[in-house]
Amino acid sequence: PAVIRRSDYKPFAWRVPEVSLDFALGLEETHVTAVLAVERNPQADASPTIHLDGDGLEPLTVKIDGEVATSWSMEGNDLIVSLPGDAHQIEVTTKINPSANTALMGLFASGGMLCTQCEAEGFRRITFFPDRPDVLSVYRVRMSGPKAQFPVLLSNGNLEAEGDGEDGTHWAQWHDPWPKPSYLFALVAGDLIANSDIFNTVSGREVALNIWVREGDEGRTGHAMESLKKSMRWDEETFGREYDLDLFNIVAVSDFNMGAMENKGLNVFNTKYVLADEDTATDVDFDGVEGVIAHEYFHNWSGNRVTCRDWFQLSLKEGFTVLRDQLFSQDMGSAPVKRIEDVRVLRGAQFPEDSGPLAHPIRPDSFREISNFYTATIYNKGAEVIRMIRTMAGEEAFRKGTDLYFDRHDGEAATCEDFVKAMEDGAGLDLTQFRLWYSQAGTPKVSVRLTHEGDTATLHLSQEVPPTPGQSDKQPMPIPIKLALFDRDSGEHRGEQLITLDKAQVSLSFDGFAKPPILSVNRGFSAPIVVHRDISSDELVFLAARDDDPFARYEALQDLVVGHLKDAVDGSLDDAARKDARQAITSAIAAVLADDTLDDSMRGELLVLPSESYLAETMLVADPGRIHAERQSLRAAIGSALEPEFTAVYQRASQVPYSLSAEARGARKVKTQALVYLAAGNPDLAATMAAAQYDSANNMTDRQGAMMVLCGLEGIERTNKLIDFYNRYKGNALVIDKWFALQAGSMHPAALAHVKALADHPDFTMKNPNRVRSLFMAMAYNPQAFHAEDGEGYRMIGDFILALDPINPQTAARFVPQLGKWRRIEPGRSALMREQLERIAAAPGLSRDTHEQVSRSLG
Ligand code: B3K
Ligand code: ZN
Repeated sequence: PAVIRRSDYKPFAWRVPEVSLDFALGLEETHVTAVLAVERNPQADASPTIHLDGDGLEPLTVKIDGEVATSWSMEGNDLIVSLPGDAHQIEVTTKINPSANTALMGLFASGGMLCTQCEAEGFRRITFFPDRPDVLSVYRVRMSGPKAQFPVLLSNGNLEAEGDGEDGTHWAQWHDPWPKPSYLFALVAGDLIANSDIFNTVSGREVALNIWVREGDEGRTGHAMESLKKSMRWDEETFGREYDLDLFNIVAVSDFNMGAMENKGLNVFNTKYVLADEDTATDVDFDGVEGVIAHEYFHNWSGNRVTCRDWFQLSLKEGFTVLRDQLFSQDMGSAPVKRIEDVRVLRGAQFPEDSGPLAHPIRPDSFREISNFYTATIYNKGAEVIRMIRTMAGEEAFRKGTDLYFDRHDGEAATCEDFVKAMEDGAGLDLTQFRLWYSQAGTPKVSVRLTHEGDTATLHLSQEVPPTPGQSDKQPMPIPIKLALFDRDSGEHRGEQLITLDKAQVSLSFDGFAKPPILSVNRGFSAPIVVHRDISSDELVFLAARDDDPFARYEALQDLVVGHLKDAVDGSLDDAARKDARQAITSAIAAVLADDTLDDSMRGELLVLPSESYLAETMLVADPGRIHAERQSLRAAIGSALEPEFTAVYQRASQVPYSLSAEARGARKVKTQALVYLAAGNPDLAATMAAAQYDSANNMTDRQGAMMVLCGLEGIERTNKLIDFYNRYKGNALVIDKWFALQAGSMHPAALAHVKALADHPDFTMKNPNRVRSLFMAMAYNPQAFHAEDGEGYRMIGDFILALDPINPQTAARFVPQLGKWRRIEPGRSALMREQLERIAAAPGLSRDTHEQVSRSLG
C-alpha cells in the first residue's frame, strides 16, 4: 500500500459548496443518491476530471448536470468523472449493505438501528466524494424508511421537514448551515428515546438538547446530560466559545470502534461514555462520561468550526481538544488529582509509543492508514505540547492566542503551523525553536544535578532527545521546567520558578544557601519529559512528605519506588539494602495514610504503585517476569507491615455513605487501594473482606473493587461472586464487559486459561468492539498474563489479531503495538513476540491497518 506524505499536500482541484444526500434506508440494503454542486477551485491547479474517493462502492448511475453520463471511469476504488466546464452538478447513486459492515466504518447496523462513522475515511464507504478534510460543504440530507423500524431519523444540523410516506414509511429532511468536511457527516435511524433538556447560551439563545438511547436505558443518561450542560457553560466561560445551532443531539450506540465522535450537531457515542448510574458504573466510569462528553462537545470549535487541512494535522484538533477536556475536568473536580491521572495515562500509553518502533511526531510526516495515527502521541502528547505553550504564556495570554486562532481560522481547514502562528501573534511568544515539538518524536531525557559551594547552589541541566525511527539526530528543544529549592532546615522553598531549558546544557546558580537545598523539579509535570535527578532516598522521602506541589509530592514517592524496583529487578540489591529501601517506602506510605492534611482522593493517588509498563519503560531492556515479581513482593511487604493501618483506613472509609461527592468518592478510592495492599500481604483476610464488601455493596465502584481483588485470589469466594455478578447483570452489556475484563485483567496465575475459556462463552463476540476490548485488550495489558514466559499470551494475541482482522481491521490493528514492544524486552520473550509479528506479517490478505502496524513494528 502507498505511503502518503505530508509534503505532498495539494489543495483539491474542485470545491464542493453544496451536497444533497438522499437515503432510502434498509438494514440490508440502503440506496444513496448524492448530488454534488462542484466548481473549480481557483487556488488549485486546474484538472479536466474530478477524483471522487470510494471504498467498496459501485456507481449505479452517474449523471452530470441532470443527464446520464458515460464520461467516467473507475480507478481502483475511486470514481473519476470528466468535467468540461467550471461548475457542474454531479449525481451518483450507490447501494450499500449496512448489516454486512462489520468494520463499523461508513453506514452500519447496530442492534437494529442504522448509524454512521465517517472519521477519518468512512464517508467514501457511503458515497463517492472528495473524502478529505479540506473540502467543506453545506449538507442537506433526506432519508426515508419504515417508520416502525426507524421511528427516529437524525442527521446534522436542523430538522427542516418531515412527513409520512407510503406503506408505513416516513421521511425527514435535515439541513446543516455550517460548511463541514465529509468526516463530520452523520446519520442515525432507529428506535430510540430521548432524555431532553434545554441550554440557554450566554447570548440568550435556547438550545434543545437530546440524548438518544434504546428504551430502558433512559434512566442512565442523567449524568451525561449534566456533563453536557457543564461543558457548554465552561467553554463559554473559559474559552469564550458559544454553541452555534439550536439543537444538539447525542446518540448512544453499543457497537462502536472508539469512544465517541464529534459529528456536527449529532455526536455519536459508545454507550460506555453515555450510560451511567451508581448501580452499573464506577466512579471512574462517571468521570469517563464527563470527560468524553466534554471532549466531543469542545470539538464543535476545536475541530468543527476550525477543522484540519489534512490528516497530518490531526493533533491540531485532537491535542488541543484533549487539553481542553483535561482543563475542564480539572475545574470540575480536583485539579491535582486530574493532573496525576493524565500523567499516568501519558506515561503508561504515550511514553512506550515514543520509545518504540511506532514512535512518530505529534505532526507525522507520512502514513499508510490514517486510522493507525489516532494515538496517545497525537492526543495526549499533543495536549502536553499545547499545555507547555499555555505554561509559557500564562493563562491570560494563552486565551488571547486561542481567541485569535478561532477568529482567524473560523470556517477554515487549518494546520498546526496556523495554530502556532496564532499563539505567537496572540499570546506574544516566539515559538521558533518550540516548533521542534511538532516535528521531533521521542521523549526528551533531562538530567538534573545540584552542586553546592559556599553559599551558592548550582543547578546543572542537560537534555537529550533519543533517536526514533527515521530521525537519528535530534536538536535540543525548549523545555519549560517549573522548579523550587527547599531549604533543609525550614522545610520551606523560596518560590517556584519557571525556567526554559533550550540548549543541550545549562547551569543556573542560586545564592544564599548555607546548606545544599533540596530540588523539586518539573513541578506540575510542566513538560512531558523523563527526568533523571541525582537525589537521595532521604530527599525523596522529604519531598514525598513536604512538597507543596501535589504532583511533585506524588512524583517523589513514585521515584522512590521506581528507584528501588529498578535496583531490585537488576539484582543489584543485597538483603540489607533491600530491607532499607522497603523500610523507607513503607514509612513514606505510612505517612501518607496518617497525613490528615490530605484528602482521600489525593491519598488514593499517592498510594498507587508505578505500573509495570511504566517500570519497564524506565529500563533499557525489561524483564516483565522480574518486574511483576518484585513489584508484587514490595506490595506484599507494605501490605503486611501496615496491615493495621490499612485495616483502619479501610474501616474509616467504609463508614462514608454512597454519594458522588468528592469526599465519598475519595473514600471509595482509598478503600479499594487498602484492599489491594491487604490482598498482597494477607490474602485470606483480604478475601473475607472483599467478599463482605461485594455482598454489602450498594454501588458499582465498591462491587467492582471487591470483585477485582477476588479475581486475583484463589478460593471459593472468587467463583461464587463471579457467578453472582454474571447473574445479577446478565443482559446489561456494559456490566458484562466488566465481568469479562475483571477476569482477563486479573492477577490470577491462571488468567490466560480463563481468557481462553471466556473466548468460548456464549456472550463473547468478535463483532462488538467493547466486548473484544473487555476480553483481549484487558489480557494484552495484563502484564503477567500477556508476558507468560512460554509465549502463550503472545500466541493468543497473534491468533486473535489474525481472526479479527477480516472482521474489523481498525480494532485488530490496535492490538499490534503490544507485540511491537519486543525490542525492549529480555531476549527470550523478545524472540517469541517477534515470532508472532512475523507470523501475522506473513498471513495473506492482511488489512492495510494491520499490515502497516506489523511492518513498522518489525522494522
Ligand atoms: N474524532 C474521533 C476519533 C475518530 C477516530 C477514527 N478512527 C473521536 C475524538 O477524538 O473525539
Ligand atoms: Zn477528539
